Order: sequence, then C-alpha cells, then structure tokens
Amino acid sequence: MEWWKDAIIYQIYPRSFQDSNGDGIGDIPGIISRLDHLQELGVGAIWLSPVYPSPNDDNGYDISDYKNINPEYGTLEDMDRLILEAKRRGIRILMDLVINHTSTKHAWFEKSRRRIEPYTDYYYWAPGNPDGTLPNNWTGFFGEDCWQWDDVRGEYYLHLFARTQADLNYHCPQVLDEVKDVLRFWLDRGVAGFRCDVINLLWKDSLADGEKRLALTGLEHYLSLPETHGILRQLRKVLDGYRAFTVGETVFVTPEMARDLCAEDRGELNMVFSFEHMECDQRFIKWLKRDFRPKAFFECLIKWQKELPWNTIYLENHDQPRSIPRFGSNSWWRESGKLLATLVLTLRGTPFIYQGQEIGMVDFDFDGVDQLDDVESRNVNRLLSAYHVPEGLRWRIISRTSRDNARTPMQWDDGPNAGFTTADKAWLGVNRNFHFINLADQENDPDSIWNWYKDLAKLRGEREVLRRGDFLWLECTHRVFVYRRRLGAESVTVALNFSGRPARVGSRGRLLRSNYHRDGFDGRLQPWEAVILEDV
Ligand code: TEU
Ligand code: CA
Repeated sequence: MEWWKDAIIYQIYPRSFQDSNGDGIGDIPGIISRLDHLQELGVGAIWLSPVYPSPNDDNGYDISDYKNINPEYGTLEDMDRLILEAKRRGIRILMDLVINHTSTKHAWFEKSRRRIEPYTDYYYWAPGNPDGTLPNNWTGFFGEDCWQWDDVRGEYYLHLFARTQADLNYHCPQVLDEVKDVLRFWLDRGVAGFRCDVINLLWKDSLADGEKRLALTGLEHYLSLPETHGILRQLRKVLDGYRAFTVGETVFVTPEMARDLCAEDRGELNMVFSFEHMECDQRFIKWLKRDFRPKAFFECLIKWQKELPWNTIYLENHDQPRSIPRFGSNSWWRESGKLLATLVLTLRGTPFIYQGQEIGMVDFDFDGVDQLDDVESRNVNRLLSAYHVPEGLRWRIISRTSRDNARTPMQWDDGPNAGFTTADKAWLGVNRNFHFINLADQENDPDSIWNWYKDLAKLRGEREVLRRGDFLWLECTHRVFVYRRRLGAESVTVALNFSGRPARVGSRGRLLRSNYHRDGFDGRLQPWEAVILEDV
C-alpha cells in the first residue's frame, strides 16, 4: 500500500519545535507533548530533521554517531516512545539519513585519520600538491573551498559542506555496509523510512579538477552519477524488507534525473525534493535574489506536475526562508498564507508542511549578523567581509536568504518565549511577532491560517480527486494560476490570485472553498484569493 500518496508529511526541526526541560533547546519529549497538534492537522508522517549525536556545527547534519540520540534531544528510550506515541495517533516517523558525510567527530573519522583498518579509506583523503595548492579546484556548498588539512593524517580531506562534515568515500565497500547497518538499526526500532540528505551526490568519480563555474566547481564529478543510482538500489533492498519509504533531497535535479531516481521499476527512491520552483526568485546562486515572478513559478510547477507521475509538493523547509514573505505578501499575510496552503494541498503529489507554516510564521526579525547561528550564513558573512562588502549590504543579502529564517522557535502561544521554552532565552531568537502569530490565538479564530490548513487537509482526505486526480492547467498568467484535478467523473478547479489586485478568471463552478467570505463564484478573485470549485 502506497500510504505516502495519501498522507500529508510534516517536517520537524527538533531544535526549534518544543523544549520540555527548560534548557532552551527543543527535544524529543517536547515533540511527544505536541503530537496531538499534528494529529489535529491530519498529518500522516513526521520527517524529523537529524536527532543523532552531533557537535552541531550544522545543527545535526554533522553526525558523530548514527545509532544514538543526541543527549540534548533525549535518549533512545525517548525515541522509542515517540515512535510508539506517534503510531497510536496514526502517524509514522521518518528519520533524516545523512550519509554523504559524517562529522569529523565520528569514530570512523577518528580512526581513518590514524589509518586504522578498515577505516583508512572511509573518507576522501588526498595529499596536497608540491606547489602547496589544494588537491583540486572544487568549491563547496557553504561558500568555502572543500579541502581541509588534517595534521594527524598529514593529508587533506574532502568536505563539500562545512569543514567538519567530511565526505564519505563509497569507493570503499565497507562504507555501504555500515550504512545498511544504520538503516536496519532504525527500521528495527519502527521508523517508517527516511528523508535522504543530498543523496544524489554520494559518488565522486574522480578528484580531478572541475570546469570552472560561478558556484560549485567540480559538480560534474559527483552530480547524479550512475554509481550513485547503484548505491540507492542496494539500499532499497534493505528498505524493501521493511516496506520502508524514502524521499531524496536531490540538489540540481532535473525532471529526467528525478524520473530515473523515482521510477518504480528501477527500485531507488519513492520521491525527491526538486529545487527548481524554489529558485524562481534567484539569479545563479541563492544569495543573488531577484523579484519573485509568479508566472515563472507557475510554469515550473506545471512542468514538474506534467513530467513526473508523482512527487513531493513543498514551499518551505529548514534551509529556505519562509514562504509568505517570499511567494505571498506580508501585507496580505492571512490571505496569502491561506492561498499558499491551498496550492500545497491541492497540487498532485505528497504535500510537505514545515513546522510553523501551518500558522503562517514569517522570516526572523534579527537585528544583525551576531544573532545568526547558521554555519552557511556565517561563512557567507565572512566571505563577503573579506571582499570588503559593507555591513549594510552584507546584512541585506544574508537576512533575506539565511536558513535561520526558518529556524526560529515555533510560536505556540503569546506567553514568554512563545511557549517554546521556560528558559530565559531560547537557543535562537524567538520572533517578536509571536504576540500576533501563534497557535493558541489561531485555534480560537475560525478564520485563521491554522484552521484553513486543518480544513483543507480534511477536504483532501475526503476527496480522492484532490489526492489521486490528474492535473491539468487552465490559466497561467503573470499573477493568476488556475488548474483542474480530475478523477473519473469527479473534477475540481483551483483558482489562485497571486497579487494584491482583483483578478478575473474564466472558470465557474460550485464554490467549495474560498479564503474570503462569499456565497458563490462569478469569476472575480479578490486580492490573494484562493477558490476551490466543484466542476458541474
Ligand atoms: O542541504 C543541502 C543543500 O544543498 C542546500 O539546501 C543547502 O542547505 C544550502 O541551501 C546550499 O546553499 C542539506 C540539508 O538540508 C542542510 O540542512 C544541510 O546543511 C546540508 O544538506 C548538509 O548536510
Ligand atoms: Ca530541551
């Protein structure tokens, strides 16, 4: 049974979801205490960002032990209890599988740098060049080069991400055996599957110089290589024994690549996160923003709807700024928040909702760079400083793109620290707007974004056409997006106005939902209005 085609999946960033013991850091008992919230939303599975032991240079994406729980978050017993308590509410748990790299604090790395067998080749090691230059010219994802000298070993190691995230070497067969073992460890404990971090980069074909590019020189040596597909097929054999689910995070993925990764007969992944629709407001690299152009965004969504029989639908995660200021409008906060909810819950595919999205949380309100935590933002700040970019401009660039925008603590109520923690201070600043944006308030407001999400999630559950129906676009202009979902004789049309001005569309039908109060629909949309019509 493909449960994931009917489920809504909710992403939790554990550090920022709910603190239970007053240390200012979210934790697993905190998550357990909020499971009812997720059940009420109609969530079928939770994707947990990493909860493994980690020095937290990249907040858990630098894992130092794959088979344990970070003491900041709890214990293995807490994790077992989470799996059980979630199951009692019909919710599955997906873990984050980060196997492109480990923390340099991982025991494997400690042994590898000392050339202790069989760990010697677990990572990509290389001597420098006689002229003192790095092993090759590749550049990394976090705005630095990707080689770090290790004194113990007397060689450089490869890191595509932060300096303390060393890339695992899949040319060494033991590495894959270790990963299989990790999969079994968690599947035996009852997790339902994995979100697989940067999974299309696993195999590096050589360490030769790359073609010079504006960003990520070297990419052609590791992006979606055939051997990576082979690795995924091997992992799938383990996963299939448990009927487990996988979604791959796949950077730079094209529809063709995605089809290869997700085709049922190839036996690799179940679905992937593509990035194209998230790049509509970027030039070349994420730090160079341009104005959001809805038409390009709709066209991109249409392309992916058409090219793949099924995939993920998402607008937010822990790496991206919040969706309302980005694709909607802060001045039409409520309306555009509901419109974006409508999009996510009515396109064809599995909707992923990121914590806080269901109450319309917006970007952080930090005052300056010293309030940032994210390793990527701090690196970029350092880099821009080195090029003498003035502080004002640096802040403009970083504040709009920083991953910390999505990582501020969840806003539960209007008590101290938004109900996230009883500590004086949360690990990352709570947004001061929590007096206006918080769950408790929205629970009492029938017109809230929260109640809209709940209502649409329910509608999606009741109407098979919204889940399994095919997709057909009807109108796609610089601000209006209209599409139809159809299953047998059932047909539903969704019309969205991505602008602060009224708009007209050609569709009519019996009004099922609108984010405005209205009785019928005559083709006229209010600013940021979303309507769902039953075709008659
Ligand atoms: O992200 C991979 C990735 O390439 C980007 O989303 C990245 O976070 C950044 O935006 C590049 O500019 C995954 C995780 O989601 C992210 O949190 C980790 O930091 C990263 O892998 C390394 O594990
Ligand atoms: Ca805690």
